Amino acid sequence: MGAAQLGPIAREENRHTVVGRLIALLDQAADRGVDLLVYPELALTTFFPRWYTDDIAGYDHYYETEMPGPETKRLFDTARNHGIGFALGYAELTPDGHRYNSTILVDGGGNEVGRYRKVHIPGHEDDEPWRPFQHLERRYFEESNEGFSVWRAFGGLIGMATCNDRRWPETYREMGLQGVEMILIGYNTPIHYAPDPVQNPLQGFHNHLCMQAGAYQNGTWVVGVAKGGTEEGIESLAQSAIIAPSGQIVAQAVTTGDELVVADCDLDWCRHYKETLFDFGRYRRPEMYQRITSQKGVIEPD
Ligand code: CDT
Repeated sequence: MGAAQLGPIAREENRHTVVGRLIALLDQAADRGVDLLVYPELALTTFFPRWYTDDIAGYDHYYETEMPGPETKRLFDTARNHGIGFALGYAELTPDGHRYNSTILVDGGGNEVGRYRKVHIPGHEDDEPWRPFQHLERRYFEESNEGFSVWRAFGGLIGMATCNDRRWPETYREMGLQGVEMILIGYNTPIHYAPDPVQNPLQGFHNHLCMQAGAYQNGTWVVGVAKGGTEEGIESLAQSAIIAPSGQIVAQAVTTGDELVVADCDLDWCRHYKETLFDFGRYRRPEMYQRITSQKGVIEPD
């Protein structure tokens, strides 16, 4: 299993150059015997939600209208030649005009296994000039209503989530209840969190905290893959990690740039947790958790 961390992608960097970087990591992965390689969220472009525009259509060049498309076909072909599957995050513009923050999962034969469209869309819809930079994901992407699926692939049960999704325990549990054995998560996380900068020094801690908890509490591998480093003047968290069902980090990136992180991931190891402490069928009490799906915000007692 490989995590293909990316460093920054400049605003003017074209798809051809970016796909070349993705292929360089794929070639390294082939040398290391990787069978599944995970790229970050929005792995083909700069993180464009940091800029406001009145005219979203003027940003259409950041979105993919087909997958594979003319530029990404090269990646699909190289992966198939290596017999490596991959997960790739990208901005999706559908034929009927919907915009999603999506990830495609492709098997080692070049066949699409599934697509995931981000459920939890963070940030804001309108320009907020008080911020040093914007986080306009809610302007550029719709919330998907498709939920969290799990697919039979790569000899196990594979799920996907994207960046902010990893902070929500419901994300992991939705997939845990489908028996997930490995969750693939790409992220772009600016170190500076404008609404509450006291969280800035804790970004690395929170990143691992939520993914390690999600792994352990659901007895699943979690692979978290960053686009890190300083992109267009904004520093983003790296620290990509492969996390075991025990919650332990078994491999972690040491740079903030393009870097391949590899680990042997035995999916059977999930059983240690799924069949003991977290034997859901035996111990869960869903009738005690009614608020989780019936209520959105907090209702305090009188
Ligand atoms: N891409 C993404 O979801 N990033 C968010 C940033 C914090 S919300 C402004 C994250 O949860 O990492």
